[in-house]
Order: sequence, then C-alpha cells, then structure tokens
Amino acid sequence: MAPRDPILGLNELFNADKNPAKVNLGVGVYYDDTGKVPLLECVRLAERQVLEQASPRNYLPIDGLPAYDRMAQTLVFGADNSAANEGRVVTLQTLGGTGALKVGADFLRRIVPGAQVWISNPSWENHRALFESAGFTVNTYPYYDPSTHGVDFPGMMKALNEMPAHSIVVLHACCHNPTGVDLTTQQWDEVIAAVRKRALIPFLDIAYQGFGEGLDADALAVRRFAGSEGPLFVSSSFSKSFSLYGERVGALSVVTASSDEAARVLSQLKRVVRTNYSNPPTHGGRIVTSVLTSPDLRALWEQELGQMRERIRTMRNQLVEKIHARVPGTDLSFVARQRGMFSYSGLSKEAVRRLREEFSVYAVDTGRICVAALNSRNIDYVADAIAQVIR
Ligand code: PLP
Ligand code: TYF
Repeated sequence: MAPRDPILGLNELFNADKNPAKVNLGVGVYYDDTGKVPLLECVRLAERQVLEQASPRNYLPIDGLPAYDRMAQTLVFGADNSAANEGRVVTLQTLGGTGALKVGADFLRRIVPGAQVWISNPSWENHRALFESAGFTVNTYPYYDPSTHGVDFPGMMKALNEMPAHSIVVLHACCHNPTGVDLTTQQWDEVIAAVRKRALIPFLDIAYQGFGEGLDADALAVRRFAGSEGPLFVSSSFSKSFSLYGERVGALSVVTASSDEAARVLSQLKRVVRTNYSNPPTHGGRIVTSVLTSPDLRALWEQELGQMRERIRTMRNQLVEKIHARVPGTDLSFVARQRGMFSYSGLSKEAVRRLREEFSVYAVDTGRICVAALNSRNIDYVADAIAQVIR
C-alpha cells in the first residue's frame, strides 16, 4: 500500500465520521457561508453559453486553447508586460496547477538533469513528490519561523546564497501553502537579486491569485521576476479562483530570453505534454476563456472572487476574537495577518488529534487549518473546540 496523501487522506476520515457537527478544516478548498463549494455565477452563465454553442469536441492543440493561453498569461503577467509583449513568454493550458508543475518539472529534468530542487520548509507536500517523481533530488530552504509566526528571511537568504548555480527554486508567489505567510515587496526584491546573481532557476507557483490582496497585487512577485533578466517558470491555477477544482484548469508559463528561444522551448514543452497526456481537456478551458473574454462576466468574476477573499478575512478576524474571548491571554493576532486560505495555527499535533477525536474538527497534523472552511454556523463550535484543547 502506498502512503495516504496527508491532506486528501483526511477527507476519507472526515467522510466516515458520523458526528453531525463535524468540520473539515483539512483540505484547501473554499466553501461559502453555507458550507458548500460555490458554483460561481460567472461560471454558471459562461457554462450556459458554452452549452448553447454546442461545439464539437475535437482534440485541442497540445498547448491548449490559444485564447485560454493568452488570457491566462495576461492575468498573471499583466497586460503591459514587456517580456510578454516581446513574445518571450510561452504559456500552455495544463491539467490544473499540478499539471503545470509536472510539465515544468519533466521539461527541466531534460534541460538541467544535474540540478537539484529546493522547496520552502514547509511547503505543499506535492511539490516534493512532483519534483522527485520527475527524477530530481529535492531539498528545503528555511522559510517559516514558528517563534515569530513569520518568515525566517535571513535563513532563506543564506540558503539562496549557498545554492549551486542552476538550482531550481520553487517559490509560492502569494498565499503561501501551508503557512499563510508571504514575503514583503522588499523581501521579494532581495530574493530576485539573489536568484539572478547566483543564476538559479526560479519556479513560481501561483495557485491562489486573488485570495491575498487582489489579482494584480498577488501577481507582484511574478511580474517583478519577469522584469529581471533570466529564465522564469510559473505554474498558475484557476481551481480556487474560479472554484473549478474538478475541471483541472491551470497553465504553465515560461519566460525565455528571445522569441526564438520561446519557439524552441514551446516545442520541447509540447513534447513533454504529448508523452504525458497528449493534450488538455476542452470544457473547463472553454468556461474560463468565456469568462475572461467577456467584459461583463469578467467583472462579475472579479466581484465574486473579491467576496471570497473578504469572507476569508472576516473568518480570520472572528476566529482570533472568539478564541481570545474564550481563552483570555491568548494572542492569535498573527492568524489575522496571514493571507489566503490557510493558517499555520500553531496547534500542536496533540491538539490536532484531540480536535479530531473529541470534536470531529479535522485539521492537518502540522496545525494547518483551512480558514475558508469556517462559516457563521460552525465558527463558534470550532472556537469552542480550539479553546478546549489549548486551555
Ligand atoms: N500549488 C499549490 C501551492 C497548491 O496549494 C495547490 C492546491 O491544490 C496546487 C498547486 C494545485 O492546484 P490544482 O488543483 O490546480 O492542481
Ligand atoms: O493543500 C491543499 O489542501 C490543496 C488541495 O495532494 C490539495 O492544495 C491537497 C493535496 C493534494 C492535492 C491538492
């Protein structure tokens, strides 16, 4: 038997739990205030259009729908990006952000077979698994400092400054999973300078664009990296921002040195895709493209995305207040400063076990909770449970 995924495995335990009060703070999925995964209105309208068009289902190009690739690229890089305008950025439709990471990893393994990969400590566990399965040795660089609930920035910079040239560095562009702790703009500039000086290969993963501060603000790291000289890999995902988890909508973008190099890189990436899954599926890509190319639907999407972001922020603030009210003296204000869906709550493994066994509240063993699973009906129950186990 292969080991269970530490996060998706929790779903199985949760589904088997008969307690009607159970709460799943494990997997990183956004739920609305009624506890459901939302079907966004912009998606519902776009899907109706797509169905009315009744398009045939021929194979898509290997690199996906051209309009999808253009929209995905513009969303991440911005409309006035010079690398993009110079034709130096290639973008492919992939099977979610995971597919983008996998295609990028397989490509890099052919191009820099001797390189090693560095992921943050901690990171999304699938980062390690994906790059290892592509054949790389995966190391970690310091990232989270539990004593400050912030970034161990000196530790991170020291590690970057000691990596061999051409090492592949995986960075979370925003809404770090699992900690919720991001770099400041100034820290990003220092990271970019170190990465370029040492000729490292940056791979930015942006799976939560729009869940931090907003679509443009959350893409700041990608855009600043793209403005510096050197290669750049970006995996992006619409799973969360469109609530289209099961449609597998993502993109891989690579910034190259010239439009000529871009053509060669694209041809190699297409070879990787062909030997993985040949070409991407049609439906999800068409929905996303319809939303992003229609000014009305796009405005509606931004509004709905903004509501998801704001609801998470409200839940963060309420959780901090409610625990403070129950256990005076506790200061969880760092939870309110974290961004995106997750919070490294500081709960011990023992506290997480008690939450699960005594209260049917499911969190990841590391203390990561998905704040986007809290709502006005379950937050008091969760705050009561947490108060009991930290008292
Ligand atoms: N990268 C990070 C950091 C994630 O948290 C996720 C979450 O699922 C992904 C990538 C993969 O996203 P997708 O579901 O689009 O494959
Ligand atoms: O971290 C999370 O919860 C999300 C969802 O193998 C996820 O990114 C978790 C594990 C996994 C794939 C997706």
